[in-house]
Amino acid sequence: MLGIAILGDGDAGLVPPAIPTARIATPVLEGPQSMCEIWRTRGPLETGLRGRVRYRCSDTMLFGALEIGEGAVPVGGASRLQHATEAAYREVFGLLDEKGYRALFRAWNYFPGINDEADGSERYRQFNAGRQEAFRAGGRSTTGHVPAACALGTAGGPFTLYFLALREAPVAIENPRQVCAYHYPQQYGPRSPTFARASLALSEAPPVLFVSGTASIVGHRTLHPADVVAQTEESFRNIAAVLAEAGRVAPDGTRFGLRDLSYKVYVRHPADLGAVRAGVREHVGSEAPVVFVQADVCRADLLVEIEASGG
Ligand code: 3EB
Repeated sequence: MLGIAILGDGDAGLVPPAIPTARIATPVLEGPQSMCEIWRTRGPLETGLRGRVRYRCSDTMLFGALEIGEGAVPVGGASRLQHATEAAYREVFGLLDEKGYRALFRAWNYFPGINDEADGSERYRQFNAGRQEAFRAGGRSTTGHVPAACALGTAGGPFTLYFLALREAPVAIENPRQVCAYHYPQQYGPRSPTFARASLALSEAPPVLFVSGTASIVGHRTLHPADVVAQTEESFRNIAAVLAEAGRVAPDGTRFGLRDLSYKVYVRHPADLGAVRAGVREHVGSEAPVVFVQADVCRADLLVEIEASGG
């Protein structure tokens, strides 16, 4: 076991203390109040702590988790969230450089009030500024070779980041239906988001694919505002396009099908669960693992966001 993310009310239950654990206050919308996302790989595994990052790694892959309270960072010209985000990523990159897992593969970002205005700007934009600054400071590309990611608003808690990193760089995959997020126009904020639509590790056997949080965005615009059914449909058109791209990149006929992946679905309004679930099951079938949680999506007009992984 590499690491765990506990979604929902955070009751850790029987989590072994050696395993890095992220607690994410995204209420679970059906089933138990608390769910564990468990990341596994082949051993032997080594555990450690560097600064605030708890990590566990195999020969090829490292899982890490950290939280940074916004009160614990200095307030300068920039916002506290921007500082917390930048501090978190600087610690992560320091660890990855030191341990030799240079390639950030997948990053999950969570913090409360993502759509709130504070210190003169929207908190998602402050997060983007801090993230991009840390990538630059760490000597990393902010376009092209960037990880798969998501960024969601929680019901509370500190800024929390958990991630997977690799010794051998994965392949970044974009969606021909969407503008690359790192090239979004300025209307979405002065500093672009730093993520790819998907990331594919061909160094693992079988290859591992992460599809980033995917929403109802075509080009750079939100489609179907106020229509959660149409947003769910559009999100699957985007995921299908990303999977087709992944299939083109993968060697020797590896193909990724909607029904073969595991999903986490972020629903802004709990009352939309039934409509979203029906749309999701139409595309992924009855067998694919799907967890539905409540979270705020990074644009106020987005009602649903869907992430996937497989391999
Ligand atoms: C989007 O496509 C929707 O900032 O890391 C999706 C995945 C979104 C990742 C991020 C944001 C992020 O722009 C939002």
